[in-house]
Amino acid sequence: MVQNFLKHEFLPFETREKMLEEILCYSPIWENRFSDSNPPPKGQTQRQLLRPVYWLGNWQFACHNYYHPPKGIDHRCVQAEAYGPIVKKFVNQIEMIVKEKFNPQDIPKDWHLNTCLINYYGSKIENGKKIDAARVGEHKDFEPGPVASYSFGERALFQFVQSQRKIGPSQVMLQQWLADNSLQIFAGPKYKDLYFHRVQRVEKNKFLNLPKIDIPDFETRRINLTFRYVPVQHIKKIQDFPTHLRQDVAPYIQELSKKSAFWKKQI
Ligand SMILES: O=C(O)CCC(=O)C(=O)O
Ligand SMILES: [Fe+2]
Repeated sequence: MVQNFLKHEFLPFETREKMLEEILCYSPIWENRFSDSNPPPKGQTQRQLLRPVYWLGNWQFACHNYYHPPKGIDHRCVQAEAYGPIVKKFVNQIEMIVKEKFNPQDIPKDWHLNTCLINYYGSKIENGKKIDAARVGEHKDFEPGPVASYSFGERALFQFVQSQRKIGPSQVMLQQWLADNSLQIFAGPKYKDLYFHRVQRVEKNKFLNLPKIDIPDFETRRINLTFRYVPVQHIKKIQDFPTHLRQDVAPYIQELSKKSAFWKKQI
């Protein structure tokens, strides 16, 4: 039984290509961390996320504060578009690997990977200057059970860290390079509950393995998909959200609707 699984060159070349093609149909958006009904707490100001994102299965808007059980479960997860056929197949395969290799105690009842966050890592282009934004600060993924992550593009330095909170710098407990076509799965009390994780940096080798991606003022060099589980009773249609929360995300849905038939129906 394992709690952390890493396999490089996971998919056959052709399957990897097909999955990338499916992913490239999505147009990611820039979200702000806060909103009218969820303003920045004292000492913080409104900020844009470091990277554009897209979600499948359910969308956890940053300004709704993400899924955070036990308390933060209501109105955090908006039903989003379903997986495409290649991703669906991939997810079935991952779920089988998890059931084969991971401790049943680390797999919640009804667990299945119904949520996918697609992160686009790269440099922002501001006034003609490139500003590297290819990192993620230390955090935990609060969705219950195993999380699977699959990468396209440049290698990323991924670290599990133990946070000293305000006393001192975090201590790296395990680090691994996530390359193009690598699959990582982590679960259990150590990797999910105790350690935080972060992306320290993404290499710039120009040997991209990625086609040019059309995100205005952004140069993408890595795409990462993380698959997670949100209990289905905590995923609601946007129409069933209270008005103020619907208003918070209306501009995002408007933007999504320009490129997505699913989101067009949600307006
Ligand atoms: O990009 C990665 O490898 C990890 C991303 C991540 O930790 C997250 O989206 O929660
Ligand atoms: Fe994460």
